[in-house]
This record gives sequence, structure tokens and C-alpha cells, in this order.
Amino acid sequence: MREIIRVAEDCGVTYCVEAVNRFEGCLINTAKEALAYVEAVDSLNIGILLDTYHMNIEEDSIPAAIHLAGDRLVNFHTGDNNRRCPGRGHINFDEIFQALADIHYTGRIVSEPFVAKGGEVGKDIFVWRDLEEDMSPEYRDKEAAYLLKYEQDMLKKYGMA
Ligand SMILES: [Mn+2]
Repeated sequence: MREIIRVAEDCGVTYCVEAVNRFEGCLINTAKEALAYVEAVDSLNIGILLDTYHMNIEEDSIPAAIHLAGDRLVNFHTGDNNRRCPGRGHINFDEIFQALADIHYTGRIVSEPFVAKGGEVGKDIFVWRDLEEDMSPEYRDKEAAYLLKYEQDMLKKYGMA
């Protein structure tokens, strides 16, 4: 990675290391491991990507993981514990957005709901049943609108928008 990251430096790209849960990866499962990796590569063009779905499985404390990543956090994925939209499961997104505000996070927040069984992605991440009662495109558009409002409201609530 120390060799490859020079290409990112030359192109002005920031490469993200995502900590994923133990069932999907064996190298970097936690923010602590991601931070150690990023520090070992030692480039301004490598950063950490944390994902609430994975953190819910691996971290002792999600806010503490966000604080640990601090200014090395450059991208953030949101999904609830069931991999539906934030607010559709039992992860505490208030404490997550508070932690993002605490570290003055200004990077992207990308939502990754995975709700459809089958296909390459569904098999790769073990979605064995459809996770919405209604899988129609119209309903998914409604969920997307819900998701956007939910996260915009959180950003406002914690002074990030
Ligand atoms: Mn992710």
C-alpha cells in the first residue's frame, strides 16, 4: 500500500480503508485497526471509512470509535443494524451524529441500505430475505426520501448543516 498510495498522491485522490465486520473481512474490523493501518501507510492520501452497520457489530462504543478516527475519518457509511435505512432499526443515530459533530466531520455521509435478497450483492452480504414489506420501486423511492430527510434533520439537530 505504501507503493500504491503514491498513485493516489499523484492523482489527488484520497483512498479510504473501510473497517468491515468479522463476517465480511479478516484484516481490518475496527476503527482502532483502521487507524493503525492508516498510520503505518503514512500518507495524507489515505484515510478511514467507518460504517455504522459494521461498527454496530464490532465496536465496544460507536461514538468512541468515531472519536478515535478523528481527523483521519474521510468517509462515512450509514445503515441500521438490519441494513435498512437509518432509523429503521435500533442503532442510536443521535449519539452517532453527535460524535460526528464533536470531531467536526465535514466529509461525505453515504447511506448503504441493502434490503433486497439475491443477486451478486445479496449473496455476498448474506441477505436471505427481502427486508422491506414492499419492494416496489415506488416504495424504495419513498424510503430514499425518508432517508434523506432523516439525515438532513440529524445534521441540523447537531449543528452540521
Ligand atoms: Mn460500507
